[in-house]
Amino acid sequence: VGVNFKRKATELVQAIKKYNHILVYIKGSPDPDVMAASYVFKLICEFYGIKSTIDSPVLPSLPQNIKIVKDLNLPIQFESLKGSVKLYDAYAILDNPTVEVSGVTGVLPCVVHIDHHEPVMEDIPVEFKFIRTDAGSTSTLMAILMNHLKDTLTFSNYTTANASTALYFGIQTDTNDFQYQTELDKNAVSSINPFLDRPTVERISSIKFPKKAMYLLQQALHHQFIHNEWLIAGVGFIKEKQRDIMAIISDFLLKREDISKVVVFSIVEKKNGLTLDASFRTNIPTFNLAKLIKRITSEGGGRPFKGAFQVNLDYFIHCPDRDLLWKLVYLTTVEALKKEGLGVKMNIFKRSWHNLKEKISNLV
Ligand SMILES: [Mn+2]
Repeated sequence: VGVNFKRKATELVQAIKKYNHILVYIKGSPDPDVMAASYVFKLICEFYGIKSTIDSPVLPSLPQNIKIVKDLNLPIQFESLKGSVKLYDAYAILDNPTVEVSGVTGVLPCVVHIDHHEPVMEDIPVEFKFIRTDAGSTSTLMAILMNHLKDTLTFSNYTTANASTALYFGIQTDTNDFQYQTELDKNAVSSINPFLDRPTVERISSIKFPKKAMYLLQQALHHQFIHNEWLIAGVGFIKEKQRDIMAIISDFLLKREDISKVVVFSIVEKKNGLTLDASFRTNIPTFNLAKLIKRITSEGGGRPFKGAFQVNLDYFIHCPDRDLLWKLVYLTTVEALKKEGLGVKMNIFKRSWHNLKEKISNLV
């Protein structure tokens, strides 16, 4: 493993050195993992004299994520790309299973793809690809790459502390507060631990459950139903700013004793459009959320314990009856979920479990 990482770290540097200005594009919601990983990637680029710009067209919405950006001064530009693609000569994607970006792919070469989700088949060439599903976060991979470059790569004390603290939150978020750490995650955490900015870690960690989440939690509890150890909750229309709250609610609902999987979904209202967003959680390490999600839609992905998808519904912005639209989306989503994974296979499993139990009790 060590040798592989060292080689990978060297290859990363070789790949980025061919370019002058790399666009680091954040796909989807800017969570602590993708922001920290992008930040450290940018630091590496800058150390080797390569310019890079991190762009996220979506603003962070959770109070804690906003605080991470502010308190760690993360250099992220929250704008849509529009005509600015010409400023760059390559792009990088971190923490996402696909590298396709409309308006960028095909215009700029994809130089770097670093991720920890289940890989997705895609025929877009990538110069440096580093996908490890045995990492709990992309920040884990960045911490380990950084560590393997430390012979040549040096940062100021401030930058080292800041980068380590950002990666800490990236790993923490994606491993459910370090509950589901892999060997790689543990290695990464011990490599950044000595450099953490402890007061900042304390300050950011003490943020409370957001007030807005209470209302959505109430909606979820009101509309939930249980099906084969799944808890399914549609929460109706929500504002784009509240999108990340769905993940918090999924985490919370998973604590219920008689279930092992959760999906929370809603119609997210954006400035000029709509999406169907779904957030998945499970506490079964071997349950393949990625596979389930892929059967429902190609616009999503998963990894152990977590998953999500987003389906564009922009056309339905013209629908004059919101209740009807929600009903349509709700019924379709529940049906898709049941068809693609919650129902049939589980019943077979359940049946064979019953048979097994019967056999066992016969033996006894
Ligand atoms: Mn991640």
